[in-house]
Amino acid sequence: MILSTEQIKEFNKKSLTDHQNEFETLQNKLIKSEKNTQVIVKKIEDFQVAIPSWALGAGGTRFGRFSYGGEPASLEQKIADIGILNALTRSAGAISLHIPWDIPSDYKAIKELAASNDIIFDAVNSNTFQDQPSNKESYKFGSLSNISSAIRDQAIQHNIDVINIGNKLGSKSLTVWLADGSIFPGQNNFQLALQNTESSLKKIYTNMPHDWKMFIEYKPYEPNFYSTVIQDWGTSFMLANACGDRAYSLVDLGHHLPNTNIEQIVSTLMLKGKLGGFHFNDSKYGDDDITVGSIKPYALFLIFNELVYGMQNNTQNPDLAWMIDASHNIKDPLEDIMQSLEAILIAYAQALLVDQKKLKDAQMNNDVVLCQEILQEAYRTDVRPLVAQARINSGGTKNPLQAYRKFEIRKTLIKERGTHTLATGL
Ligand SMILES: [Mn+2]
Repeated sequence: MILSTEQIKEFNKKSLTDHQNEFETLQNKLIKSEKNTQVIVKKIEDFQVAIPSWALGAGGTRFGRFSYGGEPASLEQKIADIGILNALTRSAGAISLHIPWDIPSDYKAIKELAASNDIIFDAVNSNTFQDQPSNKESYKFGSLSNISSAIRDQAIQHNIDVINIGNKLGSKSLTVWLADGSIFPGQNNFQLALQNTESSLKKIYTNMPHDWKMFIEYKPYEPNFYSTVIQDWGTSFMLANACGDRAYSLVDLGHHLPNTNIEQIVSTLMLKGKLGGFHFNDSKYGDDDITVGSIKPYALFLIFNELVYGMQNNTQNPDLAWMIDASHNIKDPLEDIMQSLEAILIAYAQALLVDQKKLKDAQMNNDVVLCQEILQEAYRTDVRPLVAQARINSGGTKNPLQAYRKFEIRKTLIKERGTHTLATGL
């Protein structure tokens, strides 16, 4: 199903006057505090988040999975779904593929389909946490860290294959997340596992084209519950440094122990020029992978405050690869992603409102109360009119979720694809 510009314009028309009033009220308020609304809106327009190919079906848990109906059964249909998201929001202009779940059969056709939906191919993701039927060796006891060189070689070759697939599509980065670790004390030699991982990553790194980046993700536990080889940002940072200039750490919001100060991690990595990518989700307990901003919106704002500071001050850090990494059991996956995109843009817009100069002055005067006031003044501003304006400017809908329901998109997808389709992937 394809949404036309006319349909979107017609939809926006209905609530345009209300929106314009809300936008002007906010604009007048911001002008008083010397904020340039046009600049902020333009930044929101430019913010693009990649959608992972595995987030388009209802996810699941190890206890079961329930199809939502009309789920995409092929890579073509996944790109079509992101096309819908992008037409409504104009902020989902990229797809992040997971190999081997999404290997194209016809590269030319897939590239054309993506281009016709204004979608580019962002980071490609390797998978050495599952055994594939074609694999000779098993990853049961680890992949890049495995004690067996044959198993490590197979995992290295898989990553090289992923790079080659991505290269044919125009991707420029590889994300490596390892499930490697141990479930019981004594099972692994920590030092050997880390040494093996480092040498495996170096081999992958040297096989990347010269304009590619490598993102190394970390996670403290799960599926291994005693130890993971890349447990935290420090380990990821160390490995990225060992690999070279184009290797970076990747922060996934769900990959931290409860109450970790993620904004400080972001800040440290950007200062060192080593934050490469960012995965959005939210969590209450662990790697819950639920809708961005559904549990801790203030934490998300504080993280964005550091990201914005870093983007403005740390020229040593590259542009970041943004991706939503969330998938769960019960919502319409497309509605869920739109809620996530909205939460991301709201937090970004709020962070852009922080008066950095005033904050620095307050910090220099040890005026702790004023520091908190400055942050919360931005956080408590309802920035939704700015986000809506950015969307309207770039040809999207004022309210994507309302439009999605008004156009009865899920109903159409179910009609086209059936009730019992299951998206490929997890
Ligand atoms: Mn992730």
